[in-house]
Amino acid sequence: MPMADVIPPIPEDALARPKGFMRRYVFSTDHRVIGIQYWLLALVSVFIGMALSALMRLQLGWPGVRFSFLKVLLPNAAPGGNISPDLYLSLVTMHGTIMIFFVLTTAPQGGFGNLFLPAQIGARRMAFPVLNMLSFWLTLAALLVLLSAFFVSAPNVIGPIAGWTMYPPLSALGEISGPGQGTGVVLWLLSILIFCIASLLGSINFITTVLKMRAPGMTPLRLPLTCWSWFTAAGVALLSFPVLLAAAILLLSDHLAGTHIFIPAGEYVSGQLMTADAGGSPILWQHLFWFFGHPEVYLAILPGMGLTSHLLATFARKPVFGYRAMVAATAAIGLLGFLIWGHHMFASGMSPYAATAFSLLTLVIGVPSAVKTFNWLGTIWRGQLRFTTPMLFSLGFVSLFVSGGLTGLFLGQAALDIPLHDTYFVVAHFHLIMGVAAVFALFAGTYYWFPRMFGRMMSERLGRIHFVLTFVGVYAAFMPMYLMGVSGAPRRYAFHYNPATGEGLQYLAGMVPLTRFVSFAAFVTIAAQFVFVFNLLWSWWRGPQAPANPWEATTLEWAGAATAEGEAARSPVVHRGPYEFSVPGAPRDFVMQDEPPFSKRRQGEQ
Ligand code: HEM
Ligand SMILES: [Cu+2]
Repeated sequence: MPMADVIPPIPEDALARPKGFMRRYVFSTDHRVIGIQYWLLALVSVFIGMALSALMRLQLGWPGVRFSFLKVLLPNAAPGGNISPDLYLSLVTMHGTIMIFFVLTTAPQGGFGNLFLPAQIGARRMAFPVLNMLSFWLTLAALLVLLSAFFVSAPNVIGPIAGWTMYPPLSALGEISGPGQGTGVVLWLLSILIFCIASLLGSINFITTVLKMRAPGMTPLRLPLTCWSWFTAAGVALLSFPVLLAAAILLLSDHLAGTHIFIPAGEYVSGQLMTADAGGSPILWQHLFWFFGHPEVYLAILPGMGLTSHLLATFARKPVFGYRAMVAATAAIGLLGFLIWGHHMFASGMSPYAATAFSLLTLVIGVPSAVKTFNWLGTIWRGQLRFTTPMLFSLGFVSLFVSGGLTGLFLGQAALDIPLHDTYFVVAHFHLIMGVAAVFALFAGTYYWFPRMFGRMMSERLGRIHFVLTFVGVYAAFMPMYLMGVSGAPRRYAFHYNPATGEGLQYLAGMVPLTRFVSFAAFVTIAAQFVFVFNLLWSWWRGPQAPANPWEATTLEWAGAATAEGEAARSPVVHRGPYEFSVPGAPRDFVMQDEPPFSKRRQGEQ
């Protein structure tokens, strides 16, 4: 069936850009504007998240030290200029929540997906433009509700202290279980609730767009791997966010409606026996949360995986090695991601039989991940590598994916996870594989697509400096945490050992120099991000004009003019797969997807 039949005809005036500033740039239904809005939201969020992590690293490296700038910065939460254990926990919670939801769930999918999915499949717009606008504004509302917790939580904290996993019973009991656990938790839950709705609307839009809006000739196996991964990630979101949404409503009801869904009987909290609270199950929250939470980590990383395949092929001037295997691995990761949530709960006292099943299934998901890694290496093997900044960040992604991913095999085994659980081993693992690797993909995407987003090139020289500092910085910051973890350093502790007072865990006294080294490395990494921001702003304002297809890429977002009018004027017909590089007999070393077959073209030229 020719795809043209299923594309609803678009009235001409619907494609014309609205005139007013508000309709054009603020409440816009144009997927490119919405994509940039998402991207900016994530950019602001990542800096907030990073600032919080700088405060945590300051405290971990120099526990209890008083800093006068903190008195100014956080007059209510840090009146003495030092970071109290409660404040530390609220920093951890806000950092984790902002990074996971508002950076890694938002930028790769809502940002780049909106910007380039329609263009890559040859569509002129997303399937539901108004819904798209609504998704963005709900996401922004969710962020604002979360950030309001900075200001209205109890004194001495800047938000809830229950961690991004919001485990009950402590998160369900209100202020009695700690500062920030009342209003702070309620705001957190409201924010997540709104975020879930926004993500659901977004995923419906993505799925429909891929299914219904592809240009003629854009068969499933001609889709760029980026599109496969946006599509799969949207499917994962559609099936996982409703579970978190339901769980958040139930926990909210424990707070506001007096239910005890997650509150068990006979709890003794802050010197008080909570006899009235009976019958609930905190483990139920863990199941619901991780049924969402594990797929969520794939949601964050899948677009990065797709982009990595895409960029490695583009900058190695070779087709993706094993395209079909990559599609199958993407789908397998999406599906298997729903079967392994229990590996986050080995320490909850689950049946050893269940633990064995979850361990085995976790090993199984290692297979498609290994297929991907193998195929990335196959793609660059003997390629004519062009070490541009986006390529460097893609290579960095592969490296981080391996350094972080291999230890997933350890953590997936109950026997090893039980001692390693809640140590810095886990912090190292998830920062490398999902935190930093996914952020590397965001950098790669920004450097790569910037010319299409703003019509200008970013500075390659600054890009390389940014890459080297960040790459060295993150390895120096996160690799030592594996060592700390096996030495028994627990996570979510405001400090491990205080050399000034001799307080804390004596067995970690020897780790003090390494802890400070990690903090230094984190500061270098954070400082390096200002090189990126400078490059971004400078290039936006003064960068050299971008040629139409600066990277000599093959996919449709590089065909034609980058403007709304340019896109509206196009109706591409797709003739070939997405990665036709170095095709024997072709006039150039790349063939764009809408170039007609050579034989026909030659006839046409005659
Ligand atoms: C400059 C880079 C970063 C630094 C220095 C950093 C540092 C930290 C620190 C010190 C903790 C607290 C560890 C603990 O006490 O348990 C933490 C927790 C966390 N970080 Fe990061 N982080 C960075 C980037 C990221 C990114 C990009 C993500 C995105 C996934 C992320 C996600 C998290 C999560 C989910 C937690 C756990 C929060 C919790 O335990 O509830 N971080 N980070
Ligand atoms: Cu998991």
